[in-house]
Amino acid sequence: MNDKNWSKLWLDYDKKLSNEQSEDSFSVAFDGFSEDHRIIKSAKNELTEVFSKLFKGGYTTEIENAGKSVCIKKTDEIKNEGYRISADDSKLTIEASDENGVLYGAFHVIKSLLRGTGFADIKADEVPSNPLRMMNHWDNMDGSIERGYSGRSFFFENDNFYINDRTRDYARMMASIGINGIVINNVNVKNAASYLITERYFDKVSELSELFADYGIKLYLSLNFASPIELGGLEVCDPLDENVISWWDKKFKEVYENVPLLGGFLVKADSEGRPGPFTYGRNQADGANMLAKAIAPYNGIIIWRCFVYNCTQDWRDYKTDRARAGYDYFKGLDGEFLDNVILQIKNGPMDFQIREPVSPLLGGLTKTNQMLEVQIAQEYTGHQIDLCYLMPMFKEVLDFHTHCKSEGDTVADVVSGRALNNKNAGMAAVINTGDDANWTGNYLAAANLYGFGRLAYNTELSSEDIAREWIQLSFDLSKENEEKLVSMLLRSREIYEKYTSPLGIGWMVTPHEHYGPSVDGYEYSRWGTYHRADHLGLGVDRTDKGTGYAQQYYPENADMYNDSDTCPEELLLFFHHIAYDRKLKDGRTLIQYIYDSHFEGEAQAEELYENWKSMEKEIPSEVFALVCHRFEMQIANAKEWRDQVNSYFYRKSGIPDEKGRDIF
Ligand code: GCW
Repeated sequence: MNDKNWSKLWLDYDKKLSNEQSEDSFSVAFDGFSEDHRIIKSAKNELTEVFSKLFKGGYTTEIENAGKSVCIKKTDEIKNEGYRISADDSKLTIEASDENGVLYGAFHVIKSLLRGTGFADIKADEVPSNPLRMMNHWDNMDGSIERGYSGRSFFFENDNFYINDRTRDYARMMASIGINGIVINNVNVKNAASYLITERYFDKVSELSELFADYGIKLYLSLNFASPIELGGLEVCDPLDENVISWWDKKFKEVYENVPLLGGFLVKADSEGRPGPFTYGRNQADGANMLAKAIAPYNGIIIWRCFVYNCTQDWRDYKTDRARAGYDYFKGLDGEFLDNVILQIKNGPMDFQIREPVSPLLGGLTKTNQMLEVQIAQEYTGHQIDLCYLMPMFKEVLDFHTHCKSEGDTVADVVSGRALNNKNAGMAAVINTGDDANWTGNYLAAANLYGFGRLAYNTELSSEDIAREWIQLSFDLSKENEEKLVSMLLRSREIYEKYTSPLGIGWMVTPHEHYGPSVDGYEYSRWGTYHRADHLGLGVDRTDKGTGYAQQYYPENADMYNDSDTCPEELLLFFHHIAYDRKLKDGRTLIQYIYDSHFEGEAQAEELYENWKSMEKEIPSEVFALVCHRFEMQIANAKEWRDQVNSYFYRKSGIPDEKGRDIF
């Protein structure tokens, strides 16, 4: 097969269209949209580039005589950022009410053509599920990436910016999956000399915001809550202090004078060493609202993260529970945040584990704008070495019934703004990209990049359809291999879960690095472990008799989780301390389940590799080789997890494996 240009990922027009040309000429015409608009220009450029490869008759301004014409028409009845497409043999119409809708419609046409759909068969009627669809980079100004597994930053190096063709390709790719907001720097904002809200960076930030704007994307920045101290020389950053308030007023004025297109800021406060309002006895709403007031004149928004917890808690106390923190800190403030504040809530109450319950804050808040945060950077899910397609997990989160309303109560309803009737809402992902030529290190991890955007735009899509779309845009596979790869992706999360931490307990991972097993590994101190295993059993009692975390949900869910008989089994150890000899639903004991799932998970990781190897002929050689290498590492990792977890629990429980397998 032709070598694909992986730096273009799913937008490799050369590769995909080389065999499908016709003699037609083509035209692109506008009705109601200005051709001079920056986003319309981008849409036109993309269409023209693709059509000039497909239709050898070339571009013509004579619409009537064009073999293929595209008409882009303004129709107010379509919702913001939505589009409708209809076509016959010679004419295709994209309707939209705004420019982003046009651009998304254009990419829909292009992706359909790339996937082999005939011109006349392209049809669509789409409106985005979520108003905000964002990527969060954890890129540092020195070029490193916190939790980055694909090389270094493609935005920054040595405290300087890169803005080049790759940046433009990145923006094009993001637009092609419906992303409309990007935070370019890490939420851990350190080293005042490189804060992006200073004169030193205004030109570059502005240039990048302009480039993003060509693709309907707003640029956002992370900021350090203590900037008034670190940049302004003030003694405090107390959100109720007059000097602090006026410092931020001036700062945002200066920022917006220089970067008028800025969307706003993302803030991590009072978390893992970051400064915040707690230092001054203030609450999270005091902090967020102070910034929100200062940014309001510029229509900016403040995205305030709910990942607030005390990482030095003494976990030996059985009532202490990190999982409670988000709800404990924020529920009481429901309704107190200004309208240009959005609370960004991680999908689970802990931290992006392979299995967690949905955060009780999602829908638990009913008078506050909220956004779902997920992570496609595979911090706890295999570092883009192990295959772990995350859309099935995200779908579970979106489909979860919070019971905040009788109808429209799923997480998808809440974060889209439908349930609570608000516009400042949506989804964000901690992104998995870097400066590796293929963007995501492991070629197959691009499925998560593509998938997140698609899902944020349309939460109704299935994990399977998204996987198939991505595969068709990325590879040239026979139907049989396409199905094989779809199924590999769909199984991969469950496989990873099986050989790592069982039944929702999470963690047991090397502290700080978060790859590979360390059953007792505990991040922040010598105190305790997250799993609370003893010689009788394992798991955290989060019921009303334990930490009381289960009671943070609405009664329907609280009752379900509180009772170990009704608690979904995949979360059993998250909510309950269970004896090793307790029988699970299928009759196996807990300890036997742990042994079996670890053997099975490792064996299935080997199966994934076998499946991959069987597709060699249809995969470009460098892609094949790199992914083989990752699978080899994955298998080694799975073996290590299997052996460490099994032997740990064998030694704790003293109960041997019924099947007599080697447990080292
Ligand atoms: O999971 C933790 C990560 C930190 C990260 C933090 C967060 C950016 O280990 O690296 O910091 O989450 O979400 O703020």
